[in-house]
Amino acid sequence: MCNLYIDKDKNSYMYVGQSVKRKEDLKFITGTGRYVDDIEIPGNLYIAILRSKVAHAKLKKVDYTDTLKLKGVYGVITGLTIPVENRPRNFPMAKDEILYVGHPIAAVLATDRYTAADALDYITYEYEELPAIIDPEEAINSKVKAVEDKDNVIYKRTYSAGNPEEAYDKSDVKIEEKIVISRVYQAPMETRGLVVDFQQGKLTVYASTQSPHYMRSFLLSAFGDKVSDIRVVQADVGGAFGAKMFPYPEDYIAVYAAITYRRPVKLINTRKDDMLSTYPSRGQIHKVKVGASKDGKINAIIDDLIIDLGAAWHGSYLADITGSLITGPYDIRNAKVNIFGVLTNKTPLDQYRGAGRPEAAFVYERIMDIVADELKMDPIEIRRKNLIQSTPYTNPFGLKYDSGDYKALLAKAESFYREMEQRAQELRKQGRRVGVGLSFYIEQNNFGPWESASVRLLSNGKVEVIIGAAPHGQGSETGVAQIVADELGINIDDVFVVWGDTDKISNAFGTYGSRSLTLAGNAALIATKKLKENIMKIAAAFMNVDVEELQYKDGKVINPKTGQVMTLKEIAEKVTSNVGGLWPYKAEPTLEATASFGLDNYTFPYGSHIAMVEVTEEGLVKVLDYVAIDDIGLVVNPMLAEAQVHGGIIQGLGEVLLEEMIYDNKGNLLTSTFADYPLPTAAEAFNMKWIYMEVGKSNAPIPSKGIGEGAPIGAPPAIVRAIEKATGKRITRLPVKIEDLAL
Ligand code: MCN
Repeated sequence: MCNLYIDKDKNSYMYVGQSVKRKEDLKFITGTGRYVDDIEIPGNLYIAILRSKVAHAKLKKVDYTDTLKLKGVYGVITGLTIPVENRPRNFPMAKDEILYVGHPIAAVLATDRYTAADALDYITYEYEELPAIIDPEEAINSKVKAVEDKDNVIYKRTYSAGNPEEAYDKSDVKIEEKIVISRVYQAPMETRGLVVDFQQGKLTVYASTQSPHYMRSFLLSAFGDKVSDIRVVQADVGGAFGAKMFPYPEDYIAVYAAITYRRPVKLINTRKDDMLSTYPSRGQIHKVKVGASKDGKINAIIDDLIIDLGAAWHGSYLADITGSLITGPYDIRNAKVNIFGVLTNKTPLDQYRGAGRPEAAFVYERIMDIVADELKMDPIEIRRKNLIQSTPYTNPFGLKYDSGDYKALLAKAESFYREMEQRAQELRKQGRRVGVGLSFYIEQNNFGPWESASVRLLSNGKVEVIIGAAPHGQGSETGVAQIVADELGINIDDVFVVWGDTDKISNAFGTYGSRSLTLAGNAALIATKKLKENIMKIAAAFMNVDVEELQYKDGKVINPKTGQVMTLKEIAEKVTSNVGGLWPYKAEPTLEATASFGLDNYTFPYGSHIAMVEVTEEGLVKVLDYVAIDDIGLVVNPMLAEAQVHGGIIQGLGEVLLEEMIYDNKGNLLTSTFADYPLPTAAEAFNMKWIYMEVGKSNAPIPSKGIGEGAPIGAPPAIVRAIEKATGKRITRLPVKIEDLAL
């Protein structure tokens, strides 16, 4: 049973605004979820991938004669290349040039997964090693090429506004810093994988993806001439965090194998495979110059942004997101960002929760604190001095921040900061190394372009909602059901939200960019309104009156004059019964409506995080207290939103203290297991409080903005500042190294 109560302030809603318990959890807590590895198609073959152990080489020959002799081995694929925009030249497999450790070289198909994995040992490959370039800064001027015939600086773009050089020169205080944000692995609990069901001419792909429709578009452009359609079905997904958005080599190899061998196939990454081959994220270096006046006003930011793209240039869009947000929530009119997108012999780069915005926030919030320190200013004062005064506001690079009251949110944050600072002072008097940090950040979300939803009244009177978004842990089933249940005035237990099947809804996008509630939720709302209109017409026909005479209330159509009432169930039953009869009414007997919804501007939530930490003599960090405040417009379900914030803060903690993809100078990934790549666990977790404002509404009918990524944006700068205050050591690198914090 869900919680059910009415909020007087939101009296038009029954469920929206309430912490309704998650509808999606029962199957998981009863062990009946179905992940892609739970799916078996009779006769499916298993695929294992042989990955390069060298970072850069000319592949001369692959020999798999002995492999084919093994019992249970069905075939070997080598040299498969399919041109896909922005992907490495040799995609999905190294045909001639090997570009990174982990680059697929061969794929074995076998009757079971163990045979497939063992068979990899029987493949040999000859290669001529080429010099590899691993460090992105070195790559900029190096004669060594990461990818033959390509400039290492593969992507260049400058964002410039005002007169940054002049403003910098004239500034009272000038600061130069190098800020490093390491590469990190998204670390979903479930690794990537897919099962491809081959039936003459038709392919069904079951995948661990966050966008089945996007996957289908990519696969259709590669294999569309060989099949009539590709249906992509999203299995239950054990987290994605941005890593399961765009298709990978494994997806193409599996689909190719199914079509070529005319057999269903299955490919599930081991953790090591996943860490080597999933496109990691962040990987930015900022060489920043900041000019400020004595009173703390920031006059100019000039930033050389180097992004380590790995062996393909797909990830350059992340630098654009960072660059265009480098002034954050502050009114800084002179700004310049020179982007250098650099190729290296490492796994290509992609997004991780926050996708470019955490990197920007880390830079602009470091700037605020460093300038405050230089001027001996209070960190709240410097932020207040620079904060955007009113919205809408167009930032120097043309992004229109839509709505909100930043000053009011900072004032709320200040009260927590001051209170924690007082406590910290007491603890410092006892000789403990305790510090408090605050961050203020702007989010950009609802990356579109639009999302779709269909709403169906079933013959049992219950309602099925199909959304184009593809949630995988966020809780959107509950959020969207709240919206639809309110619009129909029915019990939320009678609303079922489904998703993740390209056969159920034709065009859609998926879950990314903290968009699902706002775009899919509003599409569902509009579809529900359309459905309601038709239900009214059908009811009018059944009651033999004009539709204008009828009213709709709480799942019933009422004729106030006669007192006649028809429930949704009665209407649905009457429409769907009487097989073989006639339909003597003008109203169309359609119990389904579809709608799509998009916004003409991104939405810009904003927020503040406040952290109090203690650092031990050995350099261990413990978070003592934590408060996060967000304004995301209308909060549909505070419990779901808060859960997003909790998870995001812990991920932020991981980025600050633990997580880093470390490569040696030959391009070997030294952190390819969870033994070398620690993640924060329940042991590192701490109490946190979440507070929300609902001032900055979006223009959508349900005036929400996203919350899925705010916390990993706000957490790192707040935690880092707290550590900095506790230790007195300036921090300009993520993750922080324990040895740098020890006494
Ligand atoms: N919500 C709400 N009120 C709002 C906005 C959202 O109640 N005004 C609720 C929604 O109902 C939903 C949740 O908050 O339950 C997040 O919704 P939204 O902000 O629309 O974000 P998305 O559903 O689009 O999620 C995407 C976002 C991204 S981009 C990443 S990456 C991420 C994240 O969500 N990956 C996740 N959170 C994750 N959480 C889990 N468990 N697993 C992942 O892989």
